[in-house]
Amino acid sequence: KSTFNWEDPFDLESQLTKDEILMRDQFRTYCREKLQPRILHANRNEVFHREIMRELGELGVLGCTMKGYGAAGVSSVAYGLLAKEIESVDSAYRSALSVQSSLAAGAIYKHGSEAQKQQYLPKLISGEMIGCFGLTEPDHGSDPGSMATKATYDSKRKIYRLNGCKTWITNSPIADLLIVWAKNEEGKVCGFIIERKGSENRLSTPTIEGKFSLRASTTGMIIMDNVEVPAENLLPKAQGLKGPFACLNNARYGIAWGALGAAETCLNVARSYTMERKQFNRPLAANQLIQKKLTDMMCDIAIGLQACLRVGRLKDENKVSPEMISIIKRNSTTKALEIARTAREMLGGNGISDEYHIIRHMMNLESVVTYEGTSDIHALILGRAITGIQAFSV
Ligand code: TGC
Ligand code: FAD
Repeated sequence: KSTFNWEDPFDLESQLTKDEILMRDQFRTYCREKLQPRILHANRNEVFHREIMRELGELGVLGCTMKGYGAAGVSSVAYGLLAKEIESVDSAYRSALSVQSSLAAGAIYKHGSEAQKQQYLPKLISGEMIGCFGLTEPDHGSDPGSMATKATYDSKRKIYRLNGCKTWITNSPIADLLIVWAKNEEGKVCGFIIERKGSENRLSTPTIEGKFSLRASTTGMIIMDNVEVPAENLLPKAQGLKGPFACLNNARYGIAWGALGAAETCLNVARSYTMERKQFNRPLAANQLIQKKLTDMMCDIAIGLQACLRVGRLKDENKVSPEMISIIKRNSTTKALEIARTAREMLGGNGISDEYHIIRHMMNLESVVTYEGTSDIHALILGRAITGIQAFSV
């Protein structure tokens, strides 16, 4: 008879390669020994420790699925496992990993010229440079196709002038390199690499203060007033809205794994707490209501992880569709948020203290269900696939 392990109900471990397990285990040690001790202070004080990017670079975690340019060249499943480890500490750290890897370096890797790749990828992959990805605008979030940021070409000087405003941009206040999406004179969405150095007097990136979610992540705006970008900084292979979306596919995939890491932490804390805490002369975990909650959490995490693993394997075989990624991004983030809310409740008053970590995960996950396409937007993407009718607009 096979044994049952509640911590790995479907024996995910046996479906991983030795290299995937090795990389995950090494990274787990870093997350637990180096990130976990920093997070309470970082979250309370809204601090992102910049040196974390260097540390991630040294560990070979940034842009880890890329081939060449100093990248580790690992499988998509390995990337997912790393996202899960880091988000089991805090979603803010996974955000840093996602944006740097899938969105900033990812845009150059996917849409850049060879010269752009040689120039920027090694620096992004090592963490020497910090990148960000500006798609969302104050008036255009779920509908980036209506963006108002404009790029005007000056053929004499061979430069583009960028005008407009991006908001809610992870790491924009500290980024050295900004990927910005803008419409050209024909109304086509194009991608640009802006280097902060040299653009300072026409570019500002104010921090958004007072977030009650992802407090250990720096979030800001990108305000462009005739920012001059050399023509060679246009991403030549990005044509239209599918340019940014191609990058988002990878980031959404990583989030799907990551959110379940946060959920797993909440389950573990709730289990330990209810096993130890006694009310009415017996452990809370001896009550049917508590056991059902733990069961729901375990099942949702286990089923969610199997779906992530399946999509990861298909991704490496080039057989993945954006809709598959919408399924797992939506499923993992909504289930993780529900798990965090339930776990919070199971700790009673202690549940609202950050010493127990759950409230921090719960607040973070409010952002995670929202960014990279809200859960309802992913529902509409899937609804369109089921019916053939788009329901975003009239
Ligand atoms: P639609 O007509 O559906 O598509 C326009 C063109 O894009 C193509 N496309 C995709 N290509 C690759 N992958 C995908 N996932 C794609 N989705 C669409 C599509 O084939 C079409 O190509 P073509 O050749 O026909 O022109 O576009 P729409 O304007 O109707 O948009 C629909 C909708 C709602 C699905 C889309 O706009 C959407 O996904 N909205 C959500 C916005 C979003 O996800 N924003 C993310 C901002 S970045 C961020 O949040 C980072 S947080 C990072 C962190 O801290 O971790
Ligand atoms: P809206 O689009 O205004 O949506 C508001 C509500 O209306 C949502 O519930 C939505 O589901 C719903 N809604 C919208 N349209 C429809 C419809 N047609 N039918 C039914 N319901 C609808 N963006 C970047 O470009 N880069 C980043 O690095 C980045 N980082 C972020 C970090 C954080 C912490 C946060 C919170 C956001 C970040 N974002 C980033 C922005 C994020 O992608 C957007 O917040 C998200 O896409 C939603 O857009 P919005 O906030 O404008 O909401």
